[in-house]
Amino acid sequence: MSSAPRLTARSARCGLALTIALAHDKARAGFDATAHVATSLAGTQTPLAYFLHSKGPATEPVLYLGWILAAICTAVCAIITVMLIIGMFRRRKPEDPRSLSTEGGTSFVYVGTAISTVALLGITVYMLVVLARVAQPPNEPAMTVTVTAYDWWWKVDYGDGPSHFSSANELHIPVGVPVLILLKSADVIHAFWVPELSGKTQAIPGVTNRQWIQADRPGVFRGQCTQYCGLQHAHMAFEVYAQPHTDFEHWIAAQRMPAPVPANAQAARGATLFEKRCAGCHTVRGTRSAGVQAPDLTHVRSRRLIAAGTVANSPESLMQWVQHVQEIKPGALMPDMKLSPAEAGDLSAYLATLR
Ligand code: HEC
Ligand SMILES: [Cu+2]
Repeated sequence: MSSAPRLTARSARCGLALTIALAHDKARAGFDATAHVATSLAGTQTPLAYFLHSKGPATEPVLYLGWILAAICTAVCAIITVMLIIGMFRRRKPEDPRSLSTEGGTSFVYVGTAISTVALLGITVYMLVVLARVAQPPNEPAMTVTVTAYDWWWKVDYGDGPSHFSSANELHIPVGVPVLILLKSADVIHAFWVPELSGKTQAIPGVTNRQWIQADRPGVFRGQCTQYCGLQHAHMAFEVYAQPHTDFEHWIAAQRMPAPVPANAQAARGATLFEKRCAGCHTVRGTRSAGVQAPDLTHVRSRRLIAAGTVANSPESLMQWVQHVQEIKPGALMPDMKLSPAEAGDLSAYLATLR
């Protein structure tokens, strides 16, 4: 979509960390992996944006809770500071015999304890009310999507039976209605979090957790794995696309389609190469490639970002990713694919058809 990358504070930081991590490899390979790292983040994405905005009913009560807790904590700090300053300036003269006395002053302790008790009890009740409000959607979920966390990407499954299809690292939802997410994990414990749309929920192997999500207006919202899950935990992001109903239906219809048969000889050679080199892990629906341990690539070119929000999805970055995975995302469970220039050209022509 947007070809002009917008550098935000957060992406600049990620970029910096990656630059340091990759300095060594870069010197070795003479390849600049950072050039392919996605620098544009969706929407109003600044760190802590979730403390200022909520874009749906699953996060709104939590937003107000955060504000009120922050206000109470600030007030407590302010009151203590003021009392301390008063105490410092109003102390008794050393020659006053009462200055060393430990008598009296207990009324402050009783009053202080009483105020704290009432405040803490009040906050506890308020928190329980907020928890109850975000536990269930206000009305019946309009649809159910299964999200499975993998080291280090997200599989997203829509529909069942003949209408079922898989996608990766992008969750599309219709705007204005609650969507139920069944959360699973294929390997270790991960956690699903879309700061502006949903709370954090763990994805645990062998367990199916539930989280609902609703966006009150169209937009793209960043999500992130928030449970440390290994080397590339920080690069395990995803994007939620909240779309008006008709756009969403169009997207579903397009994604359901199998891949087209390659129209020219070069793309056909690329398809054969793909079946030989990539099909052990990746699926392209409508072909013999049916690997299950990696993202479904049937419509990979329709995604805004690849590699779990890490790499821009341009024809060039895509080929750089395929050949330099371990420099762009060290430790990712895909090997660097060694391709001759002719093979790279064929594969690129084929990947371009996967829209
Ligand atoms: C050993 C298994 C394996 C093989 C073989 C493999 N891949 Fe991958 N691939 C993966 C995994 C795992 C990921 C997810 C990596 C991540 O984001 O952490 C991935 C991610 C990708 C992505 C990004 C998809 C997205 O939406 O984020 C593309 C594109 C891709 N691979 C293309 C290829 C191509 C083309 C080949 C063959 C030349 C290939 N892969 C071979 C395992 C494999
Ligand atoms: Cu994770």
